[in-house]
Amino acid sequence: MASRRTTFAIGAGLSLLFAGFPVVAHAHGGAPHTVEDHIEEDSVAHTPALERRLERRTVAATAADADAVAAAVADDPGQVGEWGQVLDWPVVGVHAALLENGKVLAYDSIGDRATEADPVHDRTRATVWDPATGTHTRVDVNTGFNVFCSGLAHLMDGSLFLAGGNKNAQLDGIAQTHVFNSSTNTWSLGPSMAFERWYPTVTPLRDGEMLITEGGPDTPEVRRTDGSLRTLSGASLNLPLYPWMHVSPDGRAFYAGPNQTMRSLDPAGQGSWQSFGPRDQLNRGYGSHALFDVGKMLVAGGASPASRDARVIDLNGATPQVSTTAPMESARRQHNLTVLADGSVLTTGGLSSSESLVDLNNGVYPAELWNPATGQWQTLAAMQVTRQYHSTALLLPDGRVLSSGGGLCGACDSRGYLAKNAEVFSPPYLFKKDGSGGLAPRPEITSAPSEIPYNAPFAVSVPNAASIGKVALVRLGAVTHSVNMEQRYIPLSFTRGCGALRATAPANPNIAPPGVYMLFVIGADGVPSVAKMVRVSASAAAPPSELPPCPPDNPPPADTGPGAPPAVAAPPPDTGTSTAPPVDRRAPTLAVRVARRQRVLRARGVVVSARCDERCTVSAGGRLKIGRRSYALGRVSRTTRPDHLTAFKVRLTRRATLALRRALNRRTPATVRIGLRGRDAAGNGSALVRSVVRAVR
Ligand SMILES: [Cu+2]
Repeated sequence: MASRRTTFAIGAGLSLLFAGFPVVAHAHGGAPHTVEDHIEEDSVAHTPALERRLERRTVAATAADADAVAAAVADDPGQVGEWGQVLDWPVVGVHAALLENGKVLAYDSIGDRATEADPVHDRTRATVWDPATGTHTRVDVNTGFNVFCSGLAHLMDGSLFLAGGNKNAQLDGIAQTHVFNSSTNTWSLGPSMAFERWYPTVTPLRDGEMLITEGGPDTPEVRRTDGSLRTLSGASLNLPLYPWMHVSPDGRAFYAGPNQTMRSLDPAGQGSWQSFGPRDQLNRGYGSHALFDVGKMLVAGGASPASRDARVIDLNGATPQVSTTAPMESARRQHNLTVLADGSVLTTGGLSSSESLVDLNNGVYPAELWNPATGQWQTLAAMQVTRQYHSTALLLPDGRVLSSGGGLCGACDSRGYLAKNAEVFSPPYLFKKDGSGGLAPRPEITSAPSEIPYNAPFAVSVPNAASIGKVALVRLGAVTHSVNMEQRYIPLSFTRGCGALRATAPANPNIAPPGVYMLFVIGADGVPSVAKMVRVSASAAAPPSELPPCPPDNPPPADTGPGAPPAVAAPPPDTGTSTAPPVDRRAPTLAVRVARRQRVLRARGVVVSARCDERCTVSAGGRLKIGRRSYALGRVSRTTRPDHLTAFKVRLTRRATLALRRALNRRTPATVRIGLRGRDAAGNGSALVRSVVRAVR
């Protein structure tokens, strides 16, 4: 660490500050077991100026790695997906939850003042981010409490329930519970728990009650549906912080990790545990897990040193059965597993060394995708900002994945790590498979019931119903510390009609605890729809399930079996009698002209002209490379007329300008790599056109 500090030349203020806050190295390998273990990990000491320096330091220290990895991965989004640009956020995405309205609630802590220096923890920074518009609405917690390091999960009505938080500079827990109402963007206090908790897990149960485990004394508590709390005095058991708990097909709450022994908790009465054998030999502290099918969980990574190992736990029998599956390409801890709209599982971020929380030299940038049918991982496109301790990932209703946060801890500060920003990943399933990079046409749900009871059929209006290969529910996610407390994927059996499907709701609340789910239909080609929100409730009225009659010349397609995977492509929908306009599937052609040597500093950017053979939105971006260092340039995008040469300027940022001036003064070679892509109105993308420009005086 000493040698790292000497290279840490961002500013004298920073080193002075670190000198004032001794940093304790954390040697514990697995999951932190006690609050004491964790105090150092979450101490925060930032001024706004320091925060900006930290963020710049994070980007500077990792840009070369991120670039190299990006260059090594193929760039066809149809194969590897595509990351969006880095978005500055008003909070660090330490905790993130998808709301019923499709927006995301994220919250971190008290703000930029030092936690250990501030005796008052009477608020929490929080924001609601709208993926559709990119806008933020501040929704800071104003109940008088800091909910940093709380547990979080959705109640049956779609509001978000929080247990615990951060009380003081000593990082004690709080007994308070909170509810966030997403229709009014308001917080309210619920009844207090019997115990103060910090790092508890909240688990929605089969009857709408909420189980609260760990983060304080070992006695679990349950929030009843009326908001009051009961204590499971018969079920006191020491577990790691943020235990991995989910309702399994037998109705009990299954404990999957992070340590080795698998268990089940029956929350009835005073509560009781049953222990099973070990899941595997790893203590997977800061590993991650995801329920990707009914009673089936993927567990991957974690442990120290970070592991590549992955396992599947099957909970559909009398005792849990564990099987091996392919290991991840990269060892990871502090990563996040996210189940996607098609039931595959994405892993993002993390670090690959034996460091506990943050290691800027060993960030893992490429995403990887696990295919449940083959048990294999595929390496995907690389993120730009390393996402380690206190980072989160969340499936969005449009099938993309939000990846946010990282930072806000003692070790983060000492290594110069802060990621107060987010990136959104578009998985390969959203793109055409023809190499064009264009967006694939998506199936569409034009209507679905807002509420469904268990085990009942319901109709879903889907034009081109014949092309649908899969129908599924995905529970709204709620994630912090690599633990998504709710995500679960539930394939539904269905039959195809004309312009509609008849799906069958989950059989019982063990399979789908009551609450709000995203309903996706997935084409036989693997492309998911945008989700419709559906509430699953034992008391819901039976929804319409009759399908509209088929036209006489268009008989209904053959039914699929229950939850049949889209292994075989369905015949293309018959559009012969359709009056719909023809779909534009042609990729535009983009031609680029650029001078290979340019006075980049004088022009404050690289000038390039592009011509698209149809009306296109052309986006351009670039990176300035000086030796091993690399600086992002501003992105620019413009709509061009067909066959019309349009000039763009990819601008230097202030930081890149300073670096380039120094390089030119020292006669150090500096190049700018630029990339342009055009997209037509139908979403078809041109090939990516890349050029290298030498910066000259
Ligand atoms: Cu933490």
